[in-house]
Parts: sequence; structure tokens; C-alpha cells
Amino acid sequence: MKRRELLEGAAALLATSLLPRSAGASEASLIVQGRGPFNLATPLEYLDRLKTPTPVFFVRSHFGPPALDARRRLKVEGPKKVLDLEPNELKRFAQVTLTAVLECSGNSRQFHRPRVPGVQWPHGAMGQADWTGVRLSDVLEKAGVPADAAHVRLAGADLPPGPKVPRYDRSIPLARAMDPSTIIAHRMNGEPLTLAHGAPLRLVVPGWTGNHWIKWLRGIRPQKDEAEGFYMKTGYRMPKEKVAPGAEVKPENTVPVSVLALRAVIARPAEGSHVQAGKVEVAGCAFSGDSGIERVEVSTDGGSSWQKAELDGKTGPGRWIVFRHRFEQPAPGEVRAVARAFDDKGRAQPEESDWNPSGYLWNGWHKVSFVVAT
Ligand SMILES: Nc1nc2c(c(=O)[nH]1)N[C@H]1C(S)=C(S)[C@@H](COP(=O)(O)O)O[C@H]1N2
Ligand SMILES: [Mo]
Repeated sequence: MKRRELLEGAAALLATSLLPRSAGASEASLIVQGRGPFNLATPLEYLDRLKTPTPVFFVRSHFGPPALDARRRLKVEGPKKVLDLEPNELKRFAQVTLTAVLECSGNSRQFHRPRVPGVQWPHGAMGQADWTGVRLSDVLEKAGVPADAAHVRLAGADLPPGPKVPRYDRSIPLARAMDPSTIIAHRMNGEPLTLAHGAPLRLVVPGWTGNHWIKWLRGIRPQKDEAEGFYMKTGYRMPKEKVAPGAEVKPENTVPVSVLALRAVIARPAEGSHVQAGKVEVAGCAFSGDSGIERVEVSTDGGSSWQKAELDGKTGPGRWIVFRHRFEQPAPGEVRAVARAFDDKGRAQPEESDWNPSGYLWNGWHKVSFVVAT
């Protein structure tokens, strides 16, 4: 056997042995948040860079992925035309690559007080990647949009485990669908999408929470009304206005969760870790859904004094920058690091996150204690 054949054989073996179990994500390095639904968190230490490597990119699926079908057709039902496209027919449309944060609306849910039910995510239900695909607006223009349309219905190919469990039926407002940053992606970080992340096609909605980023996309339809069903009318809704922690909120006082909250997350040093005395670096990422980041401040004394961190990367709505703060810590002892972000519209990240009954958009200051040793 030639060396190349040998390598290809080995790669195929690896792919088939990994696929049924982990659906293209590497469980070796992800943190399992539960099975049944397929929930894996990115370890914090990977949030110190501009791109989250795909093998450690968090996974959130309500029912688990459908079978891999690289040629699954995408049906776009407009009044002008019904498009029935194979993924590679999207080549007809202009290709766009953009960098955007994908964050689950329930990220950091375990830090809400009082506690709320749902996947008890740590801070790792987020990642940033390069997404390549075509503008949803270009595809919709080709199919046409009814004059009375105000929403775009999106269907994925995944199915609930039984007839009593509602399907993951979703829609986004037409204005958001026509935004040039909303794309139907077929690549992530320069590679074809993996099954775990929605192969062959998924929606990318920069600046909006992950629940809008429909995976395994098979249907798109502009229509008058918002989609029906549990995941639109009951799930993924937030109080219209701030409520007291623990308050009950009536459904008519809620709106769909959408724009990502302003926040900074410390990737390293890790909580409880030991670092060498001398020059110590605190690093992480910061972003907001509807604005860029103006500055990140880091405290190394539990919040008494603050220093401006160095920023790396291009800032913008729905896109994270990396922050780094180096300081001298010659003596052994405990360091209480805190990070907080400020956006370019003059808003500051709150010390305590707003509370809501579903535990969405937690964005309190990230506080990490570690030990400096000699
Ligand atoms: N079809 C489908 N799309 C889906 C979901 C799903 O369960 N089914 N989960 C959504 C949620 S809640 C999130 S946070 C993101 C997670 O994307 P990822 O697994 O690529 O990180 O996918 C979204 N798209
Ligand atoms: Mo999510």
C-alpha cells in the first residue's frame, strides 16, 4: 500500500469510529453537559483566542443530529419561485465569509440566582468561528417574498424523539433575514461544516443568540406570521422589561431572546489554578451583539482597582476581541481577577446579571481566583 492510501485509510477509520458516537465533535476535549440532547461545552482555556477550533467548539442540539446527508436539499418557498437546491447549487450565489460569535442563550445559566431549570451551562456554550456561505437575502430575492411577509420560517432536518415532543420549529423576523450578515453557511473555520454543527447547511445570525442559528437547514419560507409551536411561543422568550430575581413573568410580557449581551469572559488562569510568581497574564474574550467593544478592564484585587487590558482583533457587533492584561505578582498568594467590558455605545457590563425565568443571557462580571506560587 502506498503511504497516501495508508493515511487515507487511517483517516477514514478515525472518521467512522468517531462519527456515530460524537457526530463529528471531539468528546475527548469537550465537556459533556448531558446526552439525549447532545450538549458539549467548550473548555474555558480555549476562549483566549480569536477563533475557537472546531473540535472543541461547543455543541447544543435539542434532539441530536439527523443522519449525515451531504446532499440534503434546501427548499425555499417564495411566491416567484420554489427553489429546490442541492448544497453545491448554492455556488450560484455570491460567497461570503464572516467572523461571528455563536453563543447559546442559556450560556452560563448555572450562575443565575435563584437557580433556574435547563441545561446548567458553565461559560463554555460559546465560540467564535469563520463562517462561509451565501446571503439569505440573495436566496430570498430569487424565490421572492410575499408582500405581507414579516417573518421567515426555518426548518431543520432533526426530529424530536417522539410525537409528544414539539419539533424545533422556528422563524426569524424578515428584517433580520434580509440583513446582509445573515447567511446560509456551508463552511466553518475554512472546512465543510461537521454534522454536529449543522452539515450540510446551517443559518448564521451574527449578534443573535444560538437558538436562531438553525442547523441541518432544509426549508425556508417567508410568511406573514411568526412560527407556531413551543420553541417560539413558550421557549426562548425573555421578559420585556427587567424583573426582580425569582419573579413570575406572564407570557404576554415576554419577547423572543435575540441580541447577545455585553460580556467579558476570563479564559485563563483557570479558577483555582496555580501559576508561577513573576509576570502573570489574565486573558479572555469580550463581545456584544449590537456594538463593538470599546475597552475591557481587568482587576487583580477583587474589583478595588482596574486597569485597561490590551485588545487584539477587529471589533464589531457579534464579534469577539481577545483581551490580555499582564501584571507583576512577585509574592505568593491568592489573586482575585475580575473582567468587565464596555461597548462603543458607552454601555458598561453589569456586575450582576439581570435575572429571567429561563436563565438566558447571563452576563455578570467574570470573577476568577487563582494562586500565585513560587
Ligand atoms: N435544527 C436545529 N438547529 C439548532 C438547534 C437544534 O436543536 N436543532 N439548536 C440551536 C441552539 S439552541 C444552539 S445554541 C445552536 C448551537 O449550535 P452548535 O451546536 O453548532 O454550537 O444551534 C441551534 N440550532
Ligand atoms: Mo442554545
